[in-house]
Amino acid sequence: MRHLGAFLFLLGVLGALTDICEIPEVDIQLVEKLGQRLLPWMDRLSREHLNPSVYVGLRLSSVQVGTKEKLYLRSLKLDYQQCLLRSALSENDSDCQAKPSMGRLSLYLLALRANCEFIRGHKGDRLISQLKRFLEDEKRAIGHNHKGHPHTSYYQYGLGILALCVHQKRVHNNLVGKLLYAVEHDRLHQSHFSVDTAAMAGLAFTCLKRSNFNPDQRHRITMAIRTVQEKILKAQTPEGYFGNVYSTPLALQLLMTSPMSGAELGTACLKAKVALLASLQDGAFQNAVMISQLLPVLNHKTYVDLISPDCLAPRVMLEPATTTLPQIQDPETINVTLQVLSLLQPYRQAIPVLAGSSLEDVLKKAHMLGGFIYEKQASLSGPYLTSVMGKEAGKREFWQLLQAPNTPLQQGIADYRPKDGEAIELRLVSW
Ligand code: B12
Repeated sequence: MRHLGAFLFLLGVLGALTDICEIPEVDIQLVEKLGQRLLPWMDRLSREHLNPSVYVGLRLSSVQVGTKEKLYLRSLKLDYQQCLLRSALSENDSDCQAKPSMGRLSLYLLALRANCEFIRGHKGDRLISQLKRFLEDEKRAIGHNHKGHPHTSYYQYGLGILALCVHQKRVHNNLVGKLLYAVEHDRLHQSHFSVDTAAMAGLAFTCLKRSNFNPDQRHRITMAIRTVQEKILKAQTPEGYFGNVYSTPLALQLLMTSPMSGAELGTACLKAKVALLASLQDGAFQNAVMISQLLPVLNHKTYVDLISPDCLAPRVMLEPATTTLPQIQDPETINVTLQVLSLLQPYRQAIPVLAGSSLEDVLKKAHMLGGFIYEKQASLSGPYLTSVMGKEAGKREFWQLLQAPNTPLQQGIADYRPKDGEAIELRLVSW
C-alpha cells in the first residue's frame, strides 16, 4: 500500500512537471559543440564583428570562455560607449560610421546586465536617455491612431523596453501602451504572425510585470502576456517548432517564464525540445545569433533572468574543437539557378558553383559571370541582401530569398547552401 502511495506521488510530481514549460537536462557535449561555434567570435574584437547578442547568450549558458569574455566585454564597452556618445554629439564621426541602432544599443545593455552590471554614471545616463529617445521616435512613427509603423520593428521596440526594464529603468505608460496596443490589435506584424516578435514583446512584458513597473497597466500587461503565449502555442508546427526552427528558442524563452500551466503547455514544450534536438543533430544551428538565443534555453535561462542574473553560477570551460578536416578530392560542381522575376527586366541564369557553396557564393559567381549585381550590408545575423540589379529595397520592403517557386528560405545568404539543380528566387516584397 505504501509503495502504491509513493508511486502515485511520483506520478503526480511527474505530471506536475510536464504542466509547466521545462526543458529537461540536455547533454553537455551538445551544448559544448554549440558554444564552440561562438569561439571564433570571441577573438574578433573589431567593430564589424562585435556582437552583444553572442556575449549575452554565452553568459546565460552553461559554458564559458574564461578571460576572453572579459576582453570581449571591454571591447564592447569601448565601442558602444564611444560610438553612441560621440554620435550623439556629431552625426559624422569618422571612427563610428554607423550609429548603433535601437536594437543594438538594447543588446549592449543586456550584455552589461549579463555581467551583473547596472548602467551607471554620467555616460550611462546618456545611453539610457538615448534609448528612451529612440523609443520616443518610434512612438511618434506609430502615431496617435496606431496606424503607422516603427522605423525599425516591434521586435526592436520590445527589445528596447526589455533592456530598460532589466536595468530597472522605468518606461512611460505611453511607450508601453504602443506595444500593448500592437499585441491587443494584432499589429506586431504586417503580413503574417512573427513568433520571434511576439516572444520578444512577451519577454518585455514579463520583465515589467515581475518588476512591478507600470502598475496602472498591470491588467493589460498580464492579458498581453497571455495573448502572445496562446498565439505562440497555436503557431506550433506538426514537427514541434513554434513558428520555425529559428523562432523556437525565443518562443521557449517566453514560455519558460510562463505563469500559465496546463498539460498542453508542458507537452508543447517537450515536443519543441525534441524537434530542436533533432535539428541540432542536423547542424541547423550555425548562425551565431541563433546559437546565442538558444544557449540560454538549454541552460533553463531566459532574458528575463537578467533582472537578477547569477554571475557566480559554475560554467564549463570551452576547449577549442579538435576538427579533422575532411579530405576533399576534386569537389564536384553543381548548378544553381538564380532568378529575379519581380523586376521589369527579369534575370534567370544557371550558375555553376562548387558543391557546398553558400548562396552568397552563388551571388558572387553570378556577378563574376556578368549580368547580375547586388549589394549587401553587415548585420549581427550576417550579411543582409539590400539591393539586387541596382534596385534597393525601400522602406518596409526587403529582398526575400526563396526556393522557387514559393518557399521562403529560413537562412540568410551566408548560411544557406543550395543543392544541385535548386532554383533560388530573389523577390522584392513588402513586409
Ligand atoms: C525584423 C526581422 C526581419 C525584417 C528586417 C527589417 C527591419 N527593418 O527590421 C525583415 C522582415 C525584412 C526580415 C527579412 C529576413 N529575415 Co528576418 N528577422 C527579423 C527579426 C524578427 C528581428 C531582427 C532584429 O531586429 N534583430 C535585432 C537587431 C539589433 O539586430 P541587427 O542585426 O541590427 O538587425 C538587423 C538584421 O537582423 C537584419 N535581418 C533581419 N532578418 C535577417 C535575416 C538574416 C539571415 C540576416 C543576415 C539579417 C537579417 O535586419 C535587422 C534590422 O536591420 C529576426 C528574429 C530573431 N530571432 O532574431 C528575424 C530573422 C533574423 N530573420 C530571418 C530570416 C530567415 C530572414 C530572411 C532571410 C527571410 C527570407 N526568406 O528572405 C530575410 C532576409 C533576406 C535578406 N535580404 O538578406 C531568420 C534568420 C534565421 C537564421 N538562420 O539566421 C530569423 C531568426 C527569423 C526566423 N525565425 O526565421 N527579417
